[in-house]
Amino acid sequence: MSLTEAPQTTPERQAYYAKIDGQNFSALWNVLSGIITPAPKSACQPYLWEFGPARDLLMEAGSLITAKEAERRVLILENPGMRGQSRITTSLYAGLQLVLPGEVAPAHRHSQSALRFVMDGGGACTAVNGERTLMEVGDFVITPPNAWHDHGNESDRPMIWMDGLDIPMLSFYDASFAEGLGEDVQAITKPVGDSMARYGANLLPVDFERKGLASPLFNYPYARTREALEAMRRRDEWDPCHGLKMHYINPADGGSAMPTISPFVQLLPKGFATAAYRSTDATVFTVVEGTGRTTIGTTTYHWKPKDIFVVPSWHSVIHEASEDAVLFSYSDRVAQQKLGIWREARGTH
Ligand code: GTQ
Repeated sequence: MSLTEAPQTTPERQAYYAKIDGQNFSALWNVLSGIITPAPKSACQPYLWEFGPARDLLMEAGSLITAKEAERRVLILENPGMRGQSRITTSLYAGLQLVLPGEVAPAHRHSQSALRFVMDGGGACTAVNGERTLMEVGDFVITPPNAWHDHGNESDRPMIWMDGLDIPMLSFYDASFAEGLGEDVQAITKPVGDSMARYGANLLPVDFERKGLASPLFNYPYARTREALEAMRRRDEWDPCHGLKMHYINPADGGSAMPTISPFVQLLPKGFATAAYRSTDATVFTVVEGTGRTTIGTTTYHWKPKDIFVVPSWHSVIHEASEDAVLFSYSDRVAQQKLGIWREARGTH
């Protein structure tokens, strides 16, 4: 059996293929090398979106349609290798959402999980499961699957965040459910800060029972994350491939904060260059602080705060920081790990 090439064709074989085609069959030997490849072959391409032009386009959308009419006023980041498919990697979606002062994005829920990573503005709110949280730049916020959520902006500045969802994954499994609440905002039943107090202080209520697989914490404020990174850097122990890289966890089980998406944050000190690394989880990065460049395969992308770039599966990646830099990223690593298919390789191969 050869995994690299299809057998020669003959007139008899051609006639046979036409015959089986009419009965909804096809011959594996003609497609085998294309469907079981020796290494990942992805339509996903590396790409970098600069924040400045993206912000201008979003503000233009702001004068064309309200958040309410749009339901969600979002520009989808379309991977150039998979245009029209509303995806940034094969399994993940990314968008940039704008909520202007005084606007609401009405309450709805869906089986897709969402993360928000706050890019610009400050003081807008999202409500999840009866609790509101204020969002500031760098905060990482979760909307668990099937949780009612609505967004509002009572600040005096436009608010822009990045949405990361598992939309392509749910469509792959044909498992999408969604409904609107029929109200702009959901009933608020909990005080601001409730979930942080209960689950974000290395404490859990004594009879805590998990509901679903997502973290019961839904805002991971950047101020805390940054402080943790700063304290850890004093040990001066840098991972050659990642600098100092942490993942956001669910305090109830120590696993990923989200069941289908792995969110990460990493610090790269000024002058640090990572060793080549690749993994099967295509990854979306955004720059929180600093400038630098990332080489994906043979192409180098220069970045600055708020830019977004994507590294496809099994592409070699090298980061170089010109200043102290903080990168937020997310991938489907946790999903692949649960299925036993995740793989990584360190160094050049
Ligand atoms: O904020 O609920 O970018 O439902 C795509 C789908 C955002 C949201 C998106 C959504 C949302």
